[in-house]
Amino acid sequence: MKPSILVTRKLPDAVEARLQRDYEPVLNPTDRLYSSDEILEIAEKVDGILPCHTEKFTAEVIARLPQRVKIIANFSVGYDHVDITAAQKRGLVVTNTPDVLSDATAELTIMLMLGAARRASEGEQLVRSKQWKDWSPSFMVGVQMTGKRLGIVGFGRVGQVVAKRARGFGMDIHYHNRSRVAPDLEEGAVYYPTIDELMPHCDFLALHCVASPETDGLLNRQRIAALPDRAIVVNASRGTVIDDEALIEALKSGKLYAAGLDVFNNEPDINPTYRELTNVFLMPHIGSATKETRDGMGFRALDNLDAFFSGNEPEDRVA
Ligand code: 8YV
Repeated sequence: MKPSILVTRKLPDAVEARLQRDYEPVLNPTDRLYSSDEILEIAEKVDGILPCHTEKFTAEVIARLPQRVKIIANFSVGYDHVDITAAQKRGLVVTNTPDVLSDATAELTIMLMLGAARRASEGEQLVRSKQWKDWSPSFMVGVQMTGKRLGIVGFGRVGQVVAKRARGFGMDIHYHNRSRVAPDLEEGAVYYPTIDELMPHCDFLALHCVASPETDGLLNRQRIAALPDRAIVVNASRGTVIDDEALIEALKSGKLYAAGLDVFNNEPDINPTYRELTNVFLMPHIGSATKETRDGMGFRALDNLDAFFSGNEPEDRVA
């Protein structure tokens, strides 16, 4: 008998076709966001769950999962929505989808950098609202990316692709990572053992670290103060790595020139002040939202399920 899988959200057609072929999937054709109670109810009749980051598997939810459920195969690289310690205690296998979204997320990061530096939100608003009346040499003047220093916090898969793309803009790469990466992966990037040491070298700062208790609020008042004046901050990792109050204060005071944000604390109910600031370029958590990548994420989650249900170790096991 084919294993039964709860698929919490509507996935790409090609992914659902493979699910239909190889599993007994419980699909969500209307893509309604399930509550934890609904997930627990449906979970009574499945062997595994294929969720997105929108479903939270807290210790309490994991404790209530039926014994029949053996694997959570995430459709995401980040797994901060799953209590890994609780999963390990319960013997629940957890997987993620690395690699396949690095290019899409890096592209979005470059878009955030350009959008913030070239005042994309303001420009778009001017054109759409018919407020664009004139042109002058001082009109909509922004900051150039070419030749600037880019600091990257978290030099993993995504951070390294961002560095490659940014080199195309002639940027010098500086980075902090939990450990220094091999010289062939550094490609000349300058390593700083602490985030504090990196800060003064960032005309642009891109955050690509994982969300964890250690990275919670890592971009705080003190670190923003250590950035060069008029620096630009972008974030396509998780909202939790930024202290919103500190960032907003710096965007208002002019300490920072601009920010580009794709992820936020408490999405989608973000800090409302962001909406009022003209020097932030805002996107609704779409880092991996390309057709190619969403297919890739689904297939990678399925590869993990296939390995698990054929008695092998899933390639992307995180618990
Ligand atoms: C997705 C992401 O939007 O993979 C991640 O960690 O943040 C994004 O790719 C989302 O998490 C899909 O579940």
